[in-house]
Amino acid sequence: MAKYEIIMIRHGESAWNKENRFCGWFDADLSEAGNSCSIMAKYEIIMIRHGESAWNKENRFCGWFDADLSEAGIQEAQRGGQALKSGGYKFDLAYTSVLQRAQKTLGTVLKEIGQENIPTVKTWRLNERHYGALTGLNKAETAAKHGEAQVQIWRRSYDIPPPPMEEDHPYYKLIVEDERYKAEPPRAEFPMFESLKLTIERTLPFWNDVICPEIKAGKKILIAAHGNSLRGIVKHLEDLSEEAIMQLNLPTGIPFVYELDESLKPTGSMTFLGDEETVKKAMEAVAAQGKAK
Ligand code: DG2
Repeated sequence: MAKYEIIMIRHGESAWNKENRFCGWFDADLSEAGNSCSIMAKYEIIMIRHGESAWNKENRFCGWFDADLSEAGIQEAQRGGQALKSGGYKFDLAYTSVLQRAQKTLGTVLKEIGQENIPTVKTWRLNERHYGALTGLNKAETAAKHGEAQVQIWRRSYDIPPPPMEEDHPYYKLIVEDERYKAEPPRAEFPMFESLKLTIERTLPFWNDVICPEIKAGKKILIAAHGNSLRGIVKHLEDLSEEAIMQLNLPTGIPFVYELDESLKPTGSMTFLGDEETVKKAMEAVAAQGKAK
């Protein structure tokens, strides 16, 4: 483990940098752009989408179905934990969903960094979006049947939800009657489908009311959740448009970091703790899951 840390920063753009003049010992002031780039991050938040699940592997819509991690998913989570370890990350508190793929990823990561016993909060509000009637279907077969454009709408549109899960759906009972949902969400509000918009509507109150105060109290926080519950948080943090968030496909098992200013706005874009090429390929692979074979 590193014991000390040194941070360096070259000054923001000066008035003479801006005018492209040799400056040296001349005492030029900051330009306006130079002033705004010198805002220091005050807080940090780390997030990770769970490692590959058995249903990611089979390319099936998963949503609230409680798929386990695949063997590759466990290894991804271990690598995610090792990346955090080599970055010297330590946490005070962790948040995850009530689904085992996220919880096991969190447990694996915490084990890698030697922090298995930190307080962990599990909430359905960080669950994956509910994929409604699509739950269990193969994404490529669904694209072959309904068209890739329709599957792209179901997967990535902001406010168009998948068709609802009806009572005769093979996974309806398993999900609705699951003990972990006994207390919440209230039966009348139990989702039968969710668009990204609806997912954000139940995730954001938890982010704002529970997670944000802890960040502001100076706690180092890790969130292990899902492709779409995390996309919702990213959309909110970066204030992304509905079109822009459609383009984001989060890879499994690679932690990403946001540095935040004092009002919890990111001071830059997300940084993945992984090699750029690997991250790019993993994102493209997620995007391609909705293509017909
Ligand atoms: C995936 C996301 O969720 O699928 O429900 O199938 O993150 O829990 O594996 P996760 C699912 P896409 O929205 O990427 O199709």
